[in-house]
Amino acid sequence: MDKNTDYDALVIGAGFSGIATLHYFREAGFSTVVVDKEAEVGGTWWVNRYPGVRTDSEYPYYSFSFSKEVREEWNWSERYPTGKEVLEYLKFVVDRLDMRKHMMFNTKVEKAVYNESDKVWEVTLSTGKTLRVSYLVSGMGVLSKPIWPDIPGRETFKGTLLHTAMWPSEGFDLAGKRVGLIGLGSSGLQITPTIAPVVDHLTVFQRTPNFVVDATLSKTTPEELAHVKETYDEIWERAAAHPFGVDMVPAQYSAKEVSEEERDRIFESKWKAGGFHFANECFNDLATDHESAELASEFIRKKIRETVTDPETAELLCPKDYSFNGKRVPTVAGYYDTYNRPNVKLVDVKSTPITEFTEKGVRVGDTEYELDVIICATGFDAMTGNLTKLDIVGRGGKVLREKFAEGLIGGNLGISYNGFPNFLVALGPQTPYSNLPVPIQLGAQWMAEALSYARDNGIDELEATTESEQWWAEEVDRAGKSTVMFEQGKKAKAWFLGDNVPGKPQQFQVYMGGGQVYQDFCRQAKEDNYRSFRAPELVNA
Ligand code: N01
Repeated sequence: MDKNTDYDALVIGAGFSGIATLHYFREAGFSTVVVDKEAEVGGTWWVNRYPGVRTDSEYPYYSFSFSKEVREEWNWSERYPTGKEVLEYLKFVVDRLDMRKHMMFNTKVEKAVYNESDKVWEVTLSTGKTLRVSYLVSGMGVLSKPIWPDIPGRETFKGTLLHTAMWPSEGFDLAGKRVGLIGLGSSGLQITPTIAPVVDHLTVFQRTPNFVVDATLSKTTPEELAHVKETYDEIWERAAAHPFGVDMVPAQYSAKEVSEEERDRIFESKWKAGGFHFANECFNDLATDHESAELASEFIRKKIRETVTDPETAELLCPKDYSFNGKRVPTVAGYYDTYNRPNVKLVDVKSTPITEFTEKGVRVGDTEYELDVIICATGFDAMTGNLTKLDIVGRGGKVLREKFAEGLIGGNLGISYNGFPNFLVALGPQTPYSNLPVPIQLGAQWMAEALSYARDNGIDELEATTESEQWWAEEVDRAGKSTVMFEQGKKAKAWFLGDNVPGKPQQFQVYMGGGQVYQDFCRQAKEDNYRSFRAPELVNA
């Protein structure tokens, strides 16, 4: 066996996951290089630069807790930071902690092959170089393979075609343009109120309406920032213990347990609190009971009808085919108000779909809409797309995408796959449905501890056992099916079931059992000396 490695670990991606992994690996004494195809750190926040992009979690738990220096010195300016500010934050973290020297930019990982005899990963880069490393980590993110709409003729359009997840780095001036928007998930919903006042005319092509919770945007104050800094450890602890990774106290009551009047009062107060407070703090069963989810749906439909002055538009905006939580909850400030503007038109493309792109715009039935710019906010091949687009070649020449085609997309705990030794995934398929910085940081810490254990105990290879993969697949399925997300998600064609990508097998792409339950499983694996990550012949060690 010829180890002869360039680094202990290579991490693909310099977003939240790559940065957290580098931090914990460096702390554990592993020489690590982070490789990113883009020109800067940021990952999702680097590529998703569309107007209006911002977090939908509040800043205290949309950040890392691991560095006291960063916590003390960085000051967020808004409750829900803009994408630009998140990017500045990540640059600050990297510079403050002197991480750039471990990073390579403008460099794509082309292929990674496991050399079984030497027990190393040989990673081919776009620079032509091949690096040999003991550990390969994917930090490629969960929503990083954008998809275009399944509509013919895209190349015939003579105007400007944009995708929210591939926004030009130099920006794009939409002032005075006739703009068409396709896609109303979180991306399309955020862009709508931001660009409407700027463009000449905005045509929104809606296939499935969404339940949009109002976000209450505000600036931070020095007093509030000081308080957050003082109490940061408690904030982080509460977020880590919350099923959705947010600093919120889980609600105690079912929506069906209280009187109609009381229910409305609670819905109203959490609607005013804004953002995920509505989804998480009203009642304890909006994600698990269909009737309760429908009560929340009806409250939001009432809000839509009260806000949107044109009754026909209001009815079109009300989701009627599925209930709240059937899609990932979007939180946006002033979305419904936008439809009261004279320069905004909603077009229903559910009853009459967009049939083609034309030279001048798009055709919907017999009508051609002439547009200068078309923005596609049509989402991602979520969770697995980033991993299947790359040749990750494990034992016996098996490629990871072949394994995914067999159905075991989550391996063990979404971290490791049988047949792919020493390949670990940060925020892999079937990890928690959550505010992401929390599982990202906890996951990076877990990986560093697991690899330290292997190093200290002479274990050459960490690799999910086949039994653990089967167990995890069953647990993911069980947990998902005990929520409303399964039935409602199917109706809504949610990405978390893979239903937004034609031909993708329907399967939970995320773990719906809650972040704290997931962390307990990870803790158990550690207490059990990572046995479920050690191939059978090594378990006796
Ligand atoms: O993508 P999506 P997204 N004709 O898949 C429509 C995260 N995120 O980028 O529902 C017409 O949700 C499709 O219609 P339908 C967050 O986790 C977070 O918006 O399939 N429409 C749908 O409306 C989020 O959940 C933030 O009928 C077509 C849209 O495209 C995830 O990313 C911000 C169509 C796709 O929505 C994905 O969000 C942004 C067609 N032919 C994103 N094809 C934060 O706030 C597709 N659509 C932090």
